[in-house]
Amino acid sequence: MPIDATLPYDDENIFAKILRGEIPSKKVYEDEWAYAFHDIAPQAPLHILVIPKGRYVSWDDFSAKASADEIAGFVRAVGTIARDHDLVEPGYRLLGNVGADGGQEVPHLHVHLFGGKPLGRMIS
Ligand code: IU
Repeated sequence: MPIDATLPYDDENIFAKILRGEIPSKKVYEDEWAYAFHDIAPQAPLHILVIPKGRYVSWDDFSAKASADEIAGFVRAVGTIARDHDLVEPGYRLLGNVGADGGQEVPHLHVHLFGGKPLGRMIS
Protein backbone atom coordinates (compact mmCIF):
# COMPACT_ATOMS: atom_id res chain seq x y z
CA MET A 1 0.00 0.00 0.00
CA PRO A 2 1.67 3.25 -1.07
CA ILE A 3 2.35 5.76 1.68
CA ASP A 4 1.80 9.46 2.21
CA ALA A 5 5.33 10.90 2.07
CA THR A 6 4.28 13.92 4.16
CA LEU A 7 3.52 11.85 7.27
CA PRO A 8 5.90 12.09 10.25
CA TYR A 9 8.62 9.47 10.56
CA ASP A 10 7.41 6.21 12.13
CA ASP A 11 10.13 4.52 14.20
CA GLU A 12 8.27 1.22 13.87
CA ASN A 13 8.58 1.02 10.08
CA ILE A 14 10.25 -2.14 8.79
CA PHE A 15 13.46 -0.49 7.63
CA ALA A 16 13.88 1.24 11.01
CA LYS A 17 13.64 -2.22 12.58
CA ILE A 18 16.22 -3.54 10.10
CA LEU A 19 18.54 -0.63 10.98
CA ARG A 20 18.17 -1.43 14.69
CA GLY A 21 18.88 -5.10 13.99
CA GLU A 22 15.44 -6.17 15.23
CA ILE A 23 14.64 -7.78 11.87
CA PRO A 24 17.27 -9.68 9.87
CA SER A 25 18.45 -8.49 6.46
CA LYS A 26 21.05 -9.62 3.94
CA LYS A 27 23.49 -6.77 4.50
CA VAL A 28 25.81 -5.76 1.69
CA TYR A 29 27.23 -2.48 3.03
CA GLU A 30 27.25 -0.23 6.07
CA ASP A 31 29.01 2.98 7.03
CA GLU A 32 28.29 6.04 9.19
CA TRP A 33 25.60 7.32 6.84
CA ALA A 34 24.05 4.37 5.04
CA TYR A 35 23.02 0.75 5.29
CA ALA A 36 22.34 -1.51 2.31
CA PHE A 37 20.78 -4.94 1.96
CA HIS A 38 19.32 -7.25 -0.66
CA ASP A 39 15.68 -6.59 -1.49
CA ILE A 40 13.49 -9.41 -0.20
CA ALA A 41 11.69 -9.64 -3.58
CA PRO A 42 14.38 -8.92 -6.18
CA GLN A 43 13.28 -7.43 -9.49
CA ALA A 44 16.69 -7.96 -11.16
CA PRO A 45 19.62 -10.36 -10.69
CA LEU A 46 21.03 -7.79 -8.28
CA HIS A 47 18.52 -5.65 -6.35
CA ILE A 48 19.91 -3.76 -3.40
CA LEU A 49 18.16 -1.22 -1.19
CA VAL A 50 20.28 1.60 0.19
CA ILE A 51 18.88 3.50 3.15
CA PRO A 52 20.18 6.44 5.15
CA LYS A 53 20.82 5.93 8.85
CA GLY A 54 18.85 9.08 9.61
CA ARG A 55 15.10 9.19 10.19
CA TYR A 56 13.76 10.28 6.79
CA VAL A 57 10.44 9.19 5.30
CA SER A 58 11.35 9.93 1.70
CA TRP A 59 13.52 11.83 -0.71
CA ASP A 60 11.33 14.83 0.09
CA ASP A 61 12.28 15.31 3.74
CA PHE A 62 15.81 14.00 3.17
CA SER A 63 16.49 16.61 0.50
CA ALA A 64 14.89 19.34 2.63
CA LYS A 65 16.22 18.50 6.10
CA ALA A 66 19.32 16.31 5.95
CA SER A 67 22.71 17.91 6.56
CA ALA A 68 25.21 18.29 3.76
CA ASP A 69 27.31 15.56 5.41
CA GLU A 70 24.34 13.17 5.51
CA ILE A 71 23.47 13.82 1.87
CA ALA A 72 27.06 13.49 0.71
CA GLY A 73 27.58 10.36 2.81
CA PHE A 74 24.45 8.73 1.45
CA VAL A 75 25.17 9.57 -2.18
CA ARG A 76 28.76 8.38 -1.84
CA ALA A 77 27.59 5.12 -0.27
CA VAL A 78 25.32 4.39 -3.25
CA GLY A 79 28.22 4.90 -5.65
CA THR A 80 30.57 2.83 -3.51
CA ILE A 81 28.14 -0.08 -3.44
CA ALA A 82 27.81 -0.01 -7.24
CA ARG A 83 31.60 0.02 -7.64
CA ASP A 84 32.02 -2.74 -5.06
CA HIS A 85 29.71 -4.90 -7.19
CA ASP A 86 31.61 -4.07 -10.43
CA LEU A 87 28.54 -2.46 -11.91
CA VAL A 88 30.05 0.68 -13.41
CA GLU A 89 31.18 -0.78 -16.73
CA PRO A 90 28.05 -2.88 -17.43
CA GLY A 91 25.87 -0.20 -15.89
CA TYR A 92 23.05 -0.20 -13.42
CA ARG A 93 19.85 1.61 -12.46
CA LEU A 94 18.93 3.71 -9.43
CA LEU A 95 15.28 4.23 -8.53
CA GLY A 96 13.60 6.20 -5.79
CA ASN A 97 9.86 5.99 -5.24
CA VAL A 98 8.28 8.92 -3.42
CA GLY A 99 4.81 8.88 -1.92
CA ALA A 100 1.57 7.53 -3.30
CA ASP A 101 1.95 8.32 -6.99
CA GLY A 102 5.58 7.15 -6.83
CA GLY A 103 4.46 3.79 -5.42
CA GLN A 104 6.52 4.10 -2.23
CA GLU A 105 5.48 1.42 0.25
CA VAL A 106 8.06 1.62 3.05
CA PRO A 107 8.18 4.99 4.88
CA HIS A 108 11.97 5.18 5.28
CA LEU A 109 13.89 6.66 2.35
CA HIS A 110 15.42 3.98 0.16
CA VAL A 111 17.14 3.94 -3.19
CA HIS A 112 16.74 0.81 -5.29
CA LEU A 113 19.93 -0.29 -7.06
CA PHE A 114 19.29 -2.74 -9.91
CA GLY A 115 21.93 -4.52 -11.96
CA GLY A 116 23.20 -7.78 -13.33
CA LYS A 117 21.50 -7.70 -16.74
CA PRO A 118 20.60 -5.21 -19.46
CA LEU A 119 17.68 -3.33 -17.93
CA GLY A 120 16.37 -1.68 -21.06
CA ARG A 121 14.86 1.75 -21.23
CA MET A 122 12.42 2.72 -18.54
CA ILE A 123 10.31 5.80 -19.08
CA SER A 124 7.37 5.23 -16.76
P1 IU B 1 9.08 0.87 -2.47
O1 IU B 1 10.00 1.79 -3.22
O2 IU B 1 8.69 1.41 -1.10
O3 IU B 1 7.89 0.50 -3.28
O4 IU B 1 9.92 -0.46 -2.27
C1 IU B 1 9.95 -1.20 -1.09
C2 IU B 1 10.87 -2.36 -1.33
O5 IU B 1 11.17 -2.95 -0.08
C3 IU B 1 10.25 -3.46 -2.21
O6 IU B 1 11.09 -3.70 -3.32
C4 IU B 1 10.19 -4.66 -1.27
O7 IU B 1 10.44 -5.88 -1.91
C5 IU B 1 11.28 -4.32 -0.25
N1 IU B 1 11.13 -4.93 1.05
C6 IU B 1 12.19 -5.63 1.60
O8 IU B 1 13.23 -5.76 1.01
N2 IU B 1 12.02 -6.19 2.84
C7 IU B 1 10.85 -6.07 3.54
O9 IU B 1 10.75 -6.60 4.66
C8 IU B 1 9.80 -5.31 2.92
C9 IU B 1 9.95 -4.76 1.70
I1 IU B 1 7.95 -5.10 3.90
